[in-house]
Amino acid sequence: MELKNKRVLVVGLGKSGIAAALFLRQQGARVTVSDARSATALAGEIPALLEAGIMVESGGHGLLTFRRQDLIVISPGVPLDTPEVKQVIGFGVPVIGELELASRFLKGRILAITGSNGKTTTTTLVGKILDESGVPSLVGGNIGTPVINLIPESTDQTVNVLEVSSFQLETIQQFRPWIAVVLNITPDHLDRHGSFETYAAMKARITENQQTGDFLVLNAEDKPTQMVAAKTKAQIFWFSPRRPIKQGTFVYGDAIVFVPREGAKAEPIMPVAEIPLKGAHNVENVLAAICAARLAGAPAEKIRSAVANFKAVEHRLEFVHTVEGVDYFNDSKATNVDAAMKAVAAFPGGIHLILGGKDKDSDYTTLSPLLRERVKAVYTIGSAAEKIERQLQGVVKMVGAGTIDVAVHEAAKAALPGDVVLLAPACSSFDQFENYEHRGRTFRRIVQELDQ
Ligand code: UMA
Repeated sequence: MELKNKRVLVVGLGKSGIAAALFLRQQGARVTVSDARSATALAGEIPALLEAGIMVESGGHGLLTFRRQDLIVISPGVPLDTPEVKQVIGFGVPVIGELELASRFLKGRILAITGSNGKTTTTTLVGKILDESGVPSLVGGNIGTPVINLIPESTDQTVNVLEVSSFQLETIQQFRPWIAVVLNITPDHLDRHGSFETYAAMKARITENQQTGDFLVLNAEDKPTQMVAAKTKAQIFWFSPRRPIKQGTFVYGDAIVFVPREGAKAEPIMPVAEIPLKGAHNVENVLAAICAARLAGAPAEKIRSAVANFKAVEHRLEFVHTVEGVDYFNDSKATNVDAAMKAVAAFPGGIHLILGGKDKDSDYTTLSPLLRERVKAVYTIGSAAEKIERQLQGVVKMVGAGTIDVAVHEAAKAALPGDVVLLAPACSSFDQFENYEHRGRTFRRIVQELDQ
């Protein structure tokens, strides 16, 4: 991709946009960035960009800024139906995302992981297994490090382990993973994608450019994920916690095994009991990670030790503290209904559940059976509180807490020794917090203060 003297507009000045703008400039492009936030809000970012010779438009996207560009690089958080973007697409100007741009320059091979839930845990685990196995690897993407930032360190030998989101896959063109993983596809981001079908189609794009020598790892127990199989040229490997499969990873008796090809003998990898993470969903994540890492060359004994020593990733069903016999868990990354359900399912009962935040056109009624079975009370927070209370009325005791602070204190008052207080909000965080990490850290701080 020749960028020298090309006019490139970067839309959105978050992590992806900043990384893209600086990289494009280094490549000799004439770069402008445009962000909806005001110059005051962007005061921390603007000087370094101007210093690098990048033009900055703040306080909104001007139609004229989008004109006469050779390429538009759009941030994952900017919808493609933003009017200015829609218009330039109509003019035939290429619009790509940071993932596509980065993948054109990244050296080595790509192992990409998508799914509605479990992406970060699986991506982190694959990175740890490859490290333990001596396979040179880098980890980035939706997990928080823009893929562009991996370029300088990548070599021809590198396996680039990338967490990729539906937002990022929406703007790919040639992005072609050597190994692609789809963990599961359950409703999420419907406010952005409009329908579940469109959202699932975005996830399936992970395999769009794969060829016969590539690998696609799919969840054999998840219907929408199974459908991706019909869209690939790659060799398919399945994973299943429930039944033997012909090629891939599965649980056989008490052990995880890997079958490298149809008809081959199953290789024992490790006992299921050695998985240190809570919840049935984490068994699926581990099966997927093992399959992908095995395909990337990790040997069984290294996989076993890396998995056994793996610690829950921050904000993913992370144990925070025990106060007066009550365990507190932070699953702030449970930003959709399915993730919250998986978190609740990880405990047998006695749960005080904190739900709410910014709604994503979600249907909370699907939580009802699990709430009836395992949850003592729900504490609602944020702008989705009223909708949640309406949809779950009569299902379980409901406490309108408003804020996370009140929710933790109310739950602490009501909880008995042996109970669990769980933050698994089923919503995004942007109504009351900067992001889900901020929400998780706030929860942790409040819990630690309970003990003082
Ligand atoms: N903006 C505009 N115009 C718009 C919308 C946004 O200018 O119409 C601007 C905002 O003012 C802001 C910037 O765009 O300045 C934010 O861009 P962004 O939302 O794309 O965020 P980044 O900081 O670039 O972070 C992105 C991912 N964010 C999203 O997909 C929303 C991060 O994933 C990712 O870690 C990072 O790139 C590095 O790859 C976060 C996320 O929430 C964790 N992802 C979603 C999820 O996991 O559910 C998909």
